[in-house]
Amino acid sequence: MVLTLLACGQVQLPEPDAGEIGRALKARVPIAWVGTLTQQALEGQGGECVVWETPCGEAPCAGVFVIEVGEDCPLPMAAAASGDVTVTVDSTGLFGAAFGELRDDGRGLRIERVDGAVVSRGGDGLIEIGFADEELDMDAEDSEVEVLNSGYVIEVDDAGTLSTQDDAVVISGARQWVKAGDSAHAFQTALDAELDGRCRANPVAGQGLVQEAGAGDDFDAQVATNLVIVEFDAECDGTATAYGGGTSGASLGSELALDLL
Ligand SMILES: [Ca+2]
Repeated sequence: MVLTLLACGQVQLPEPDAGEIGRALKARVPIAWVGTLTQQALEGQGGECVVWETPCGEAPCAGVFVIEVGEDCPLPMAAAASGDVTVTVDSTGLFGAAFGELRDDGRGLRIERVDGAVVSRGGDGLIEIGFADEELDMDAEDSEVEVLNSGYVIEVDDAGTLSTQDDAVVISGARQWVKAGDSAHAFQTALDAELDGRCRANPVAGQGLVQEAGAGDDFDAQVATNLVIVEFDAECDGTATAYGGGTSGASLGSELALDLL
């Protein structure tokens, strides 16, 4: 995301990168996967992907386990990924995961760790995973503040099996980036975005929203905004439909390449 500040203080926004929302959703899939395995492990039925480093004892199990990612335990939407994940969980369902050197076809995954996540199984049988994170970068001398924070709720229907191949994952949440020095702001949200293990190319249902705004030194005079709504659909062709408008013009439904593979 690049905001260009012009010499006169005017801000020119590029076309919003709506495809970013697809990539941000894909980056949450490993958390959904680890959360699902964690809940199944807590229930004392962890499959062969769950290898305890500490004695599990009676359910609910708690302690540290490792998942060896590879052919026997493929990461959904990144079947070529290899490496390991170390998960720490307590009996209340509070968990953290370190994704270590997890690689997908030579590319590092866009997640390194998650802390303070929580998982439980609801009365409807769905596994619910919640987490939030925040990165704060402050430079007092330059009065610069940069904040990246996010919060997500994920629901997983594990179809009553330990295999994750038949799981349906629904993600809702928001992620925002604020840079106070240049008054720039970007916001992404996902509502009921459904990821199905049988389609690696795109979410198969739900909506996303991407909003970007910036302002020059004279905040009242110069504000630029872009807003894009993304509709995901069941066709597994790597695209979604984008509806948008703002400083750079309006679009009444254009094909958006998600590039999730
Ligand atoms: Ca399953």
